[in-house]
Amino acid sequence: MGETIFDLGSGDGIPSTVENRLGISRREFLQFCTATAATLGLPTGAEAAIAKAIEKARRPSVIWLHFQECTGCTESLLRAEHPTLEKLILDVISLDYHETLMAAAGHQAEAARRSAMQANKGKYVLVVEGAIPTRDNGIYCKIGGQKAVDMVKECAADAAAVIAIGSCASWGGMPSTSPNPTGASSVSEVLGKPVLTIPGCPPNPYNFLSTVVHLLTFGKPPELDQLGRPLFAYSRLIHDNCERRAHFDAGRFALEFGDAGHRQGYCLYKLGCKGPETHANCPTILFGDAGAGCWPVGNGHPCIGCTEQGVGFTKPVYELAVLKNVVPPTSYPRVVEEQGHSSFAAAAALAAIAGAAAGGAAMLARNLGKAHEEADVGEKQE
Ligand code: FSX
Ligand code: SF4
Ligand code: F3S
Repeated sequence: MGETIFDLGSGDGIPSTVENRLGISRREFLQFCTATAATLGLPTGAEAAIAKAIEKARRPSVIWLHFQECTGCTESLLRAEHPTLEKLILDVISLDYHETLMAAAGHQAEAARRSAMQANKGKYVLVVEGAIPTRDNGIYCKIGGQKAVDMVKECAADAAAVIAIGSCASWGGMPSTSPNPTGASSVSEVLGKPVLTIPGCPPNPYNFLSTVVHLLTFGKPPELDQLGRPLFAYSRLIHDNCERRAHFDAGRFALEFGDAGHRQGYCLYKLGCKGPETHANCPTILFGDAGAGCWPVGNGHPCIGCTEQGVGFTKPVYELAVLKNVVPPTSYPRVVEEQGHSSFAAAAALAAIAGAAAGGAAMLARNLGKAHEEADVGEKQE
C-alpha cells in the first residue's frame, strides 16, 4: 500500500487564504507545516511541499463511516481544547458524509453519501471508525437498512485510500473482546486487503492529521509497518519514551494505586502497564491540549496497550507486559526502601529528551493561534 500513488483530484476550490480560513498568521501556518514535516520525519524542504498542498485547497472528499464503536475517535478529533486542530482537519478535507456531524438525516444522508461517492469516484478517502460485525451474516449493525459489512465494501470499492481510524476499525478493538458475540472484525479483514490503520482508543488526532497531510502532499500514505500503521507514529515502544522509564530501570515501582510509589510517580509496570509491548507515540505527542504529562501513564494509569492488537482489550489489565526490548533486573528493591542516587538526574534527563522529541511538533500545532489570543489580550489591556 505504501507504494500506491493516489490521485485525490482537484477537490473544491476555497477562495480565502489559508491563514484566513484557519484564523492564524502566515508565520503560524508555516510553523505548523514545519512541525508536521518534523512529526512525519521528513527531510528539510518537505515543509514547503506541505504548505503548497494545503494552500492549493485540494481538499479530498472524505466519506466517514461509523460502525461498532463509541465515537471516541471523532470526539478526540473535534474536542481539542484549542480550536486550531479541528479547524485544520476540516480545512484540509471535505467531510462529505459523517453520521455524527452532518445535518442531513435518514434517506437524505444516504443520498448525500452516494452522490459524494459518485462525484468523486476513485478519488475520495474512506475513513472507517468502528469494528464491523460479521457473525450471523452481519445483521448486528445496519445503517439506513444496509448492513455495515455491505456498506464498507460498497464505499471501499471506488475509494482512493481507506483509513481505519481507532483500534475497533484497525483490529476489532473493544467490540471484539472475547467472546466477541457479534464477530466484530477489522476493516482489512472484511475487505480482504491491507488498509492504512491509525489505532488507539481513541487514536491521537495529530497522527490522523499528519497522515492526511501526507496523503494530500505526496499522494501516497506515509511509510507503514506490517499492520498498516504509519511508522512516524507507531515505530517506537511507549516504554522507550516514557517519563517514568528511569524509575523502571532503577527498580522503583508503584505496587498499588495510591501507595507511596504511585504518589511519587514511580513506574507502573507492576500495576500492569503495557508500555513495554505497545507501539505508539503517546508519551511524546500527548493528548487533550492539557500540557505536560497528559497521557494515560502521565496521569498515573498504566497503559492498557490500546494501539496494539493482542494487547489492548485482550490481555487483562493486571497482567505483566512482555518486555520487548529490555532485560529486567533479576530482582527489584522494595518500593519503600532507599533507592540509588543517580536516578533522579536520569529521570530529569529522560523527561527532557522526551519533551524535546517529536512531541515538540504537536506542542507547536496545539499552540497555534494562542499567540494571537495573548496579543489580543495585551492590546485590550493597554
Ligand atoms: Fe471509541 Fe472509535 Fe475506541 Fe473504537 O475510537 S475511542 S471504542 S477505538 O472506534 O470510537
Ligand atoms: Fe513507563 Fe509503563 Fe514502561 Fe513503566 S512500564 S516505564 S510506566 S511505559
Ligand atoms: Fe493507549 Fe497506552 Fe497510549 S493505553 S493511549 S497506547 S499510553
